[in-house]
Amino acid sequence: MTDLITLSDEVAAARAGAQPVVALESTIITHGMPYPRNLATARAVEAAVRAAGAVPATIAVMGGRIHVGLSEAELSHLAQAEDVAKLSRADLAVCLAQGGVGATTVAATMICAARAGIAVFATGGIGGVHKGAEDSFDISADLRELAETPVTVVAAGAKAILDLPKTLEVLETQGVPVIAFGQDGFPAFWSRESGLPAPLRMDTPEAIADAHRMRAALGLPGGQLVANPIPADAEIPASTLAPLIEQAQAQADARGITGKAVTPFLLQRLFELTEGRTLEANIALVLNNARLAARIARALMA
Ligand code: PSU
Ligand code: MN
Repeated sequence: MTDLITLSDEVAAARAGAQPVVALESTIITHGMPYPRNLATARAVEAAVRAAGAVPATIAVMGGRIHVGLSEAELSHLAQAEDVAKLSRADLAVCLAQGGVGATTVAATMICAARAGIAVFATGGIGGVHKGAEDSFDISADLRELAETPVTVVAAGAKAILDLPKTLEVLETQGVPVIAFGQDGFPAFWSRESGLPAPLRMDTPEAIADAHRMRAALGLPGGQLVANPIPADAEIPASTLAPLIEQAQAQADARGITGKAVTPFLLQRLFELTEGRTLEANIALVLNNARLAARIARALMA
């Protein structure tokens, strides 16, 4: 496996010196945000990880290899490339075998991070059970990856475009610890509260690191979902978004959008319907998650 992975010099040095590393995904860059804000955000997230005392490792597939830690040129290329594949667990090996270019989702980033010995990963929001899943069966592979692969994922909850009660139920069934950071409620991506209680709560990075270690000590597979609420000054009230999410979902249904295209379509429609407010909130929450992930990565090294 290690000969499939290319570590950047910075990540290789950090791994060799037992310095804390935070994995970052690339689908948020290629499919989650428009250019050029995606590139500026990817750079700012890496800077936030560094400022918090850890080394960032943005992950993507290029030239038949998993790149853990991207150069400035690679990041810039990825942010503007048009035909980048969105890779989840199902697509990762095929893309590698064919030598293609692919951006890793939460699921695929977890797989690559674990293989590279990285225990902590920051993103915006995980995928989950889509509204209407009782008919579409659209349930993100991110959920089962959390049950399988030992990486602690820091997200602002699950994206509010999803059916959050069903998402929490599936996570419970899969045995995934869902830990709200510093509050009792489960956050809803662009909003601090979903109205649903979080199954677990922790208030310090050290407590999250201890739980991560304990899971390994028990021999349990899988990771943890840390649900970190968006900063208060950046949030959009859930009541403002609810009708717009319904509208976007109705348009997705009417246009027959399915599969991998659903999440990017809904994020883009909400960006348009809110005149860009969801993008600003998304950027704020990713930065916030990067900072917390760096603190957890440091606590794991202590
Ligand atoms: N977080 C964001 N924006 C995104 C994503 C996460 O702030 O676009 C991506 C992640 O890569 C996640 C994916 O894995 O959305 C979910 O896609 P799907 O619903 O198709 O599993
Ligand atoms: Mn899906």
